[in-house]
Amino acid sequence: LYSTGTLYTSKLMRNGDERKSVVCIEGNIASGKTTCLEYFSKTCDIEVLTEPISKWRNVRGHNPLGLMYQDPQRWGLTLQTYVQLTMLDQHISPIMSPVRMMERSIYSAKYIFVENLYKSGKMPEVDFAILTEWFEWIVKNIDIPLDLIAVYLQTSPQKCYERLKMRCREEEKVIPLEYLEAVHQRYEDWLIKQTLYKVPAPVLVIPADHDLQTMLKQYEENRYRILTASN
Ligand code: DCP
Repeated sequence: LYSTGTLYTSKLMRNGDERKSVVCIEGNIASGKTTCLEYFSKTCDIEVLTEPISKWRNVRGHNPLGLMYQDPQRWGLTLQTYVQLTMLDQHISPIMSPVRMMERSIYSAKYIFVENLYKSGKMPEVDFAILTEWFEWIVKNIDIPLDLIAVYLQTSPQKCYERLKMRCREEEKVIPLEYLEAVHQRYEDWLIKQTLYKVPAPVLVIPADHDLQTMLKQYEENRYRILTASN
């Protein structure tokens, strides 16, 4: 077991007898998920699904991500309803290659971001109740791969804060260090302590505070385990 970032994999029996893996990469905001996905998409013949953030920044001319950061009380439900829909859409889309790698999942959308909004007092109870009803209905009624492997890119909140400042995404300028600390705590509770919520798969932890070269080396060292979903 290693120590930074998250990925899940799921063995699916789809398209006849062909065995397919779905691997989800998890980690804090700016933990380096995109770099991880890029590395594997360039070096292996796999399908990569990045987080549909462009949709969250522009749905029919509206920017629910930006609105949520401006006023979470008012717009948290709006963004998270749409996140849930777009993540579900990715989970159920036909798998085009023997291995699919996904950035985050419908599980982290709920267990990390929705729970965080609610528990930090930024989401009204009724909004939380409705998102929870939706989430529970989806996982009960829709066939989302359950035997995943999660690759957890484990970082310190401080490192994510530095990276966030460097990349300078407009909507994220208002994010304080405390927000990254809260998201970090939720990830640790979910994937390391594993006390609060069901973990949908075995977890491979990769320490992700390192520089790019070291991170690429770690991805290379873990390539087999990740691609075969065997940790
Ligand atoms: N977000 C959210 N609620 C969710 C999922 C994401 O509010 N359920 C927000 C957090 C970020 C933005 O969406 O502001 C995009 O998420 P990441 O920063 O994790 O995605 P990146 O592509 O930036 O990740 P990384 O830097 O690890 O590559």
